[in-house]
Amino acid sequence: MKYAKPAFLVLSCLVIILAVWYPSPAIPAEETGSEQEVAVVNQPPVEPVIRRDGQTVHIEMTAQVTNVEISEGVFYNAWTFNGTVPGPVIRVKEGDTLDFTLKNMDPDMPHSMDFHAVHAAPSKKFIDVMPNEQGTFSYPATTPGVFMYHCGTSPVLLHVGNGMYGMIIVEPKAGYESDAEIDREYTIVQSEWYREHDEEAFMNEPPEYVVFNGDDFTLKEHPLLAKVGDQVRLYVANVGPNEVSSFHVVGTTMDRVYIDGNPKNLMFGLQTAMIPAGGGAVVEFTVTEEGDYPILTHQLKDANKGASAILRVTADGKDHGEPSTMSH
Ligand SMILES: [Cu+2]
Repeated sequence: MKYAKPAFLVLSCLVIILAVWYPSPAIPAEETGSEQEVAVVNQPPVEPVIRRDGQTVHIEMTAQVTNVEISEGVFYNAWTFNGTVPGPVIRVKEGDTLDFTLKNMDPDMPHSMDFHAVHAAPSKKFIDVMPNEQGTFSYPATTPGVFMYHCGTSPVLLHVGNGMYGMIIVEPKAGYESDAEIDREYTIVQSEWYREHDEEAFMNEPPEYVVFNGDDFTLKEHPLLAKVGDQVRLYVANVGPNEVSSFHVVGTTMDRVYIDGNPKNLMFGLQTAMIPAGGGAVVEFTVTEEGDYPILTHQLKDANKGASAILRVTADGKDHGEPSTMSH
């Protein structure tokens, strides 16, 4: 016993020294247990920080990897802004300056931010932020409207196909001429899901899902709501990456459509608004009777793949849980 302790200490030191000198060899993936093979990064959503200081809006967002539910029980290990797909809706005013910080929490991949709403040299201000680093960029938002934002890191198709996009609304300084008429408003982002992380599928195959606000079920199970007689405004962005949106509301015509949300781009009486990939619109319409009104892309294959929502119109504007009786 007398000698046990020093001997143990010497042995321990030797083990520590050897461990430092000879790090464990990397184990090839195929030799590791299944536990390690399926270990994927799944970072919980993070609230964006948005703080106004006069006409400067400080925005902090994250790039991160998060599992999102794209269809009931179907999860996608997505590349995201702030852990949701689409990322958070950002709302600023025409004439604001964005002071934008991207924190890249993805341990493996550079990411970046391309706001369609701003004037900036992409080679200086839409540049990559490396894993576990952050970057801050400043640019003015001088054009009113509803815009897409997305990761601009090459290959962009891979980053957008994996979920890195969202909507930024730049409110017009003088508002929209219809502001006083509008009773309620919602945001809809149309996008596509392909085979997970498969750039070949993004390139050459049809999407498996085309969705509103990231999945094919939420806006059917939890309809948007309106009251009989309401004028409803939808801020719509189609982020693609590959499909156009033939945006349509069943059971009404569009009183007004502002293409890309610019108050000067006003059209009247449309049945369907064409929204290209990377485009947007402010769509306004009146609902005159109680019932369920499908909202969809009239590219009907895409509606069948998920890109539809229900607007439930009731006497008091509240949901009383009646199931949809429409077959659309
Ligand atoms: Cu990215």
